[in-house]
Amino acid sequence: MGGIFGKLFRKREFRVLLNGLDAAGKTTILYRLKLGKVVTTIPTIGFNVETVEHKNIQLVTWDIGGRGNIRPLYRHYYSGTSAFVFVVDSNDKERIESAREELHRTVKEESLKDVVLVVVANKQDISGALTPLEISEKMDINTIRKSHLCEVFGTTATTGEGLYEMLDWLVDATTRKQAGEILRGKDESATVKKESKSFYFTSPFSYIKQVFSKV
Ligand SMILES: Nc1nc2c(ncn2[C@@H]2O[C@H](COP(=O)(O)OP(=O)(O)OP(=O)(O)O)[C@@H](O)[C@H]2O)c(=O)[nH]1
Ligand SMILES: [Mg+2]
Repeated sequence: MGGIFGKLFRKREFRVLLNGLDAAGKTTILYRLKLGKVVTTIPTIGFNVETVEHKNIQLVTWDIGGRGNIRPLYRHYYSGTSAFVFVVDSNDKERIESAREELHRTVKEESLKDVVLVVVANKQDISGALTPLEISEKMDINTIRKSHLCEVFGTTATTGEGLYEMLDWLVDATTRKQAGEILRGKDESATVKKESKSFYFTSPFSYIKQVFSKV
């Protein structure tokens, strides 16, 4: 298939970036999704990259080590990123402010202005951890939503709990956003932002109908 339909129905590949402070659980999430099990991690120096398939989409997922000394290098990884997943250790209350600063600083990067954003409130299994709602408030997600399509998910990477709900949303939101851009031949981010965050499509046809209804 060529032209617009070829672009819409070709096998899709998204570049996904996992970011966040050190020890938040990024590598645990990556390998839980890739291998379906917990791996023993050591702090990531540099990055891990793996392809995770979900809903017939290839997610080329970059897990960037969260140690402060490599943060200045982060922007080298941003270009071409469709979805940005910011992982937070919900039990690390002392560093929640640093996590907020890091997230707000990062989303201001020009090369990330069109990404779909997911904030993962990880380590929900630990009693006393901040809830996803508390993380949302402390991270000031409402401000982020003025510029980005953004959703918060509670997860426990070690058991896998919440990870697939997160991926479902990420894939649907990113697919829809990109297809809107293809159909319009331009960036559709402004339209996406105005929509209800629960507006997801379930099939290519209902999806095309929805997109055309907005053209
Ligand atoms: N209890 C609990 N521990 C978790 C969870 N997710 C990750 N961990 C643990 O948190 C520690 C850090 O996890 P990593 O995945 O290495 O963290 P990271 O974000 O990749 O860290 P850096 O590579 O240093 O940036 C490990 O001991 C994990 O087993 C979770 O959901 N619950
Ligand atoms: Mg790591």
